[in-house]
Amino acid sequence: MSSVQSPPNAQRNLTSIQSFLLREEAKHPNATGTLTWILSALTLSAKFIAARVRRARLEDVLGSLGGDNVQGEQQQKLDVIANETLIRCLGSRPGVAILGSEEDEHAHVLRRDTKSDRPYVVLFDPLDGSSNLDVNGGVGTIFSILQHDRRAPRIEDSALQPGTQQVAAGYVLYGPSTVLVLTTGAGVHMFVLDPDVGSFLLVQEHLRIPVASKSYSLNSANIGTVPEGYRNYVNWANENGYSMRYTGAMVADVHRTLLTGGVFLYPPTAKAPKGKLRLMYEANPMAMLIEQAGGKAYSGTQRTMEQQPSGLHERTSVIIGSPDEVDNVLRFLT
Ligand code: AFP
Repeated sequence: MSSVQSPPNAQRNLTSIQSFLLREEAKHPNATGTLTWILSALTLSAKFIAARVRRARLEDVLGSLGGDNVQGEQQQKLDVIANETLIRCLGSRPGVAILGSEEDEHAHVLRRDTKSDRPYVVLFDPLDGSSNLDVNGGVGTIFSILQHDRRAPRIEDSALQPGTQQVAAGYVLYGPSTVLVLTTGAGVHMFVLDPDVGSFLLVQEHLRIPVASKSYSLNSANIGTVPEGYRNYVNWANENGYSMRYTGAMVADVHRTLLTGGVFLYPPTAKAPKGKLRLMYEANPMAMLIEQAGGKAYSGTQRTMEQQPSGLHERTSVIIGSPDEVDNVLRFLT
């Protein structure tokens, strides 16, 4: 009698992001489940945005709207769709007090009566790298979650906490596959959307960034206007056999850096003297993820997450990646 053979992957359990989140929640007996609900709203938004990005050319939602966002940057139609999607998904969750988006000048205050509980602040860049959309390049959503700070003088200012206060952070990369990378402060975990099933499935737990890799990622067209230390680092790297990779979308560049190592840089430039990237919903969440994976994240010579923000849309410079490669850059800055 022939025995029934197990398929080769039968040893590997299938875990959806929902069951993963419930499993994590169960490790904290005092958890109220609110954060899990918020993360599940983010996964719903990600599925919705992924579907729209995939069909963008067919549905004629590529290109700009003809207006600028609060950053003075051209708003793409999909920027607006992604922003509305996140607000619609998160806005209905009772645990959210404040939403802050790259696309909106002011934070959305959803709840003012927060005396009895401690709801959350969710900050996001709905569609990072959206200028890549027209050429079918990688784009992504970045998010940062903080606990609401009741002591803030104005409720909107509750978002202005340093990155060290983040309770969760993550991004979704809409590439050949849709990948969600998440930390809640206990390691970094990666999920891939199975479009047939409609579920994000866990593909790797406790990701670790390679300690070093001879690769840097920056817009080298700016090299003439960046501080001298960065120029010296790039010259040194070029003389030492490094390669350069840059997509123009932070999510795609940081994702590659997380998986294969190296360093992603956006230094101060003549055009953006403080740096171009936004502290609250680009640099801080990426810094939390990379540090949780064993990497480092600096803004100049200061740890990114230790900066005290003064505005929702504040900009910063970024040096983020493998610990040894970030150290190599810092050697040229000090
Ligand atoms: P967009 O979302 O406006 O395309 O900006 C993308 C971004 O904020 C970040 O994702 C990139 O790393 C960076 O800007 C690219 O900037 P440069 O075009 O100046 O290199």
